[in-house]
Amino acid sequence: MSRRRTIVITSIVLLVLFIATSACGTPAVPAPSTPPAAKPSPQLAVSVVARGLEAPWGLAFLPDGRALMSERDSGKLLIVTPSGHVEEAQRIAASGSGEGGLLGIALSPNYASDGLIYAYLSTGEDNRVVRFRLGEEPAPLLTGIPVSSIHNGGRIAFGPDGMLYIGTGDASNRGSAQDINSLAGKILRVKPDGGVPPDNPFPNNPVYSFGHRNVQGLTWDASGQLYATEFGQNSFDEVNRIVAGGNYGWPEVEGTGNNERYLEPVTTFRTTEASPSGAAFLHNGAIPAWEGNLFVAGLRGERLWRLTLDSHGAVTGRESLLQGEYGRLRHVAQAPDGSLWVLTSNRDGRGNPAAGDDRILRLANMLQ
Ligand SMILES: [Ca+2]
Repeated sequence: MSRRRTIVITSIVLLVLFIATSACGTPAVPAPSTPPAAKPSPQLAVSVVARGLEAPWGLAFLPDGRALMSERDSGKLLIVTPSGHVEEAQRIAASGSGEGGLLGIALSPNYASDGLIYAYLSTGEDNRVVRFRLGEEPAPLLTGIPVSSIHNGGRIAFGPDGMLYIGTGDASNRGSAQDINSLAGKILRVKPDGGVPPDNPFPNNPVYSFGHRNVQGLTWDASGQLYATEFGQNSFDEVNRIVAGGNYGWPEVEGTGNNERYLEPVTTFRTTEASPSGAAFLHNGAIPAWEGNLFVAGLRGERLWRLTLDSHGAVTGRESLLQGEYGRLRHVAQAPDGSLWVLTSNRDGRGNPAAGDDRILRLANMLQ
C-alpha cells in the first residue's frame, strides 16, 4: 500500500469516526447511581473513644456532652463520656431475636427540662417506641409495629419540627410496605406524646412515607429536609429524600425504578458496598471540608460513605472512608464538639470481631 493511499484511508477512517462521535451528541455522563468521586478528604484523625462494646446501635448526646448509647442484644443503656469512660445506666427489657432488640434512642427536644428519653425496641409481639426518664421503667408510646427476626427498622430521631420520626422495616412481609394501614415498611411521624400530628399526610395516621424495605438512618440537612437510608434486597441500597406522603416503591421497585408512580432514590449502592444503617449530616462540624456532607454507615460494605449534595439535594460526589479498617459500621452521629462518632457492629452475629470490638470511633481533622 502506497503512503498516499494509507493517508487517504486514514483520513476516511478519521472522518467516519468524527461523524460517528458527533452523532452521539453530548458526551456520556455517569449513571445516576454512580456519581463521580467526591473531592478527596482532608487528613483525618481517627481515634477510638471506647471499646469492648457489644453490638451498639443507638446514640444520643446529653446536654452535658456525654452520650447515651444502646446495645442491641444486652438491652443495656450505657453512658459514655467524651474521654471514653463507659458506665451502665440501666437495662431495658427487649426481647428481639436476630436484627431485633434494643435499637434506636433519641432525647426529647426539651430534654434539659423534661429529661425524657425515647427508645425503639422489639418485644415478643411487636416493635415499639417507649419513653422514660433515666432509671425509670419505660412506658409504651407507639406499639404494634410488626416485628420479625429481620427488617425491623429501628432508627428514631426528632426532626427540626419537634416531631419524632421512626424508621420501620417490612418485617419479612413485603406487601405491608405499600399498605398505609400497616406500620411496617414506613417512616412514621408522631408528636412527642405519641399522638398523630394534624398535618400528617394521611388523616389520623402516623405514616409519613411508605414503600420502604428497612429504614435504619434518618437525618436532616441544614434546610430541614429529611433524608433516609434503606437496605435493598439483592442489588441496590438506597438513600432517599423524604417527602410527606411519598411512596418509595418497595416491593415493586428496588433502587432506581424508572416508574413515575414511585419516588426515586437520590443515590444507590450495591448491597455489598453499603448495607446502610445510620446516617448523619455534618452541620457546623469540626471538619470544615465536610460541612453539609451526608455520612452513611455501611454494615456489609464495612465503610463510611461520604456524599456531597448540590442545593437541590442531588448527589454530586461520593467517597468511601474507613473502608475495611474497622469492620461493620452501624451508626454515625455528630458529637457536640463537631466530630463524628461512628459505632462498629462486629459482634452482631454477622461480623468477625477483632480484639477490642465493638468500638466507638471518633473522626476529626488531623490538625485539631
Ligand atoms: Ca425505593
